[in-house]
Amino acid sequence: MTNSKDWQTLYINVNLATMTDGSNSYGEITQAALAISNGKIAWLGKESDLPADFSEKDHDVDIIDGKGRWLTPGLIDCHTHLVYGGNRANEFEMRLQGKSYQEIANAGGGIVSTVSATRKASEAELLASALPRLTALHQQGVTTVEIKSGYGLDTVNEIKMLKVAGLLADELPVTIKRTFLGAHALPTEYKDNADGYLDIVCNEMLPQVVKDNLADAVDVFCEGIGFSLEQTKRVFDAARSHNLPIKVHAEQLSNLGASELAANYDALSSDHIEFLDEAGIKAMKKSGMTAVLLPGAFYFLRETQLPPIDLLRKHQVPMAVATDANPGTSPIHNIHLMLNMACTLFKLTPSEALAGITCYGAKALGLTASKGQLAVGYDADIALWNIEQPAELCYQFGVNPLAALYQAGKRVI
Ligand code: DI6
Ligand code: FE
Repeated sequence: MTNSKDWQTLYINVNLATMTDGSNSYGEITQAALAISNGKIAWLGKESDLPADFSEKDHDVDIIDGKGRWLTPGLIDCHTHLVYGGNRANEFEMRLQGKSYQEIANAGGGIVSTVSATRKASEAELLASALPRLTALHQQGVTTVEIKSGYGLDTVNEIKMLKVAGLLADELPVTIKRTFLGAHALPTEYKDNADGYLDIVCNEMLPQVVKDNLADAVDVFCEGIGFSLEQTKRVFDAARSHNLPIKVHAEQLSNLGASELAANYDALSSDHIEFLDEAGIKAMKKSGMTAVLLPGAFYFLRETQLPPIDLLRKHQVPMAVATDANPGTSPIHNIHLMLNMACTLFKLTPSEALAGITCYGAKALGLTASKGQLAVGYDADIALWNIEQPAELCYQFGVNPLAALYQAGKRVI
């Protein structure tokens, strides 16, 4: 129990969605108070239970009347590719004329076209184009974002992307977690030599990324248009040899069994998973993985295969929700829209959706002990919302209800 004399900020007259238990509950505490000290949550509970000495005159605490509004944890977008060059509006038009995502990828469009644009862009240009995307998320209440590489596909350009992702944290008060996704696609120069490319990924890129401390995790796109199960395993082995946690783009367009493979490596998460089956779900449960749902990509590709939500519920696999912000399949930098889509398209309950961008978003990034919940000792990443009930965050879309945002106890909006 911290001493109330150390409190720097105290919210009174607020309601809390603590999100400490993602299982169909907001963890609500109404008529509550919450105190911040040294960047952490120092106290929370019913306002009537506040320690008697909190309002002593000699306190330097900033007491804020929340006016009956709601506090939630700062939002977490646990899967994005928001650093990239160019855009793919031309492919959007092609798809509307009847071409599929796979056809475009096979004809040299898709990921590799973003690779050319990303290679051409300087660090400064990539930073400048990523900043408005991150700003949009930040202004919606996001305090932690994961950003993947994967549009460089050679050592210099993968490193450039990860550096830019790190530089974004100097521009905005957002915690950035970086994921090395060298195995996102085959660059054209390795068109018929996937194994040769993976030699570079595992033996050149990854050691360099580790040496420069540029990534918190390693990801692979395991798919017919990406890497096979056997190739994915090679990258997982390399990640493991560097003690880096694993994430995987899996079962997005077909079921190759990548989630099950990832479970054998105690991966943090398997992401997309529209085609995931029960065996994969059981394996994920056993190893404590999180399922990351990406309704923006589902929507944008006009996918019809729904992720197996009922089975994930049945086996109590935690479900995170994220934007997948990227130029090809989810050019959508809006976490509120993901809340709405998770409910309307995937039929998550509003509390499941909110858990997906708070406590379970944190879990998908290995941050369960410090972020994504309103709990004593957790980082004081906190959002104040102009809403009367938490479900409004999922129900309404287009008017930003964010009233204040704190990162590590500091007011940033
Ligand atoms: N799956 C996706 O949805 C994105 N990457 C991936 O592995 C798409 C990336 C792109 O099309 O640029
Ligand atoms: Fe993705």
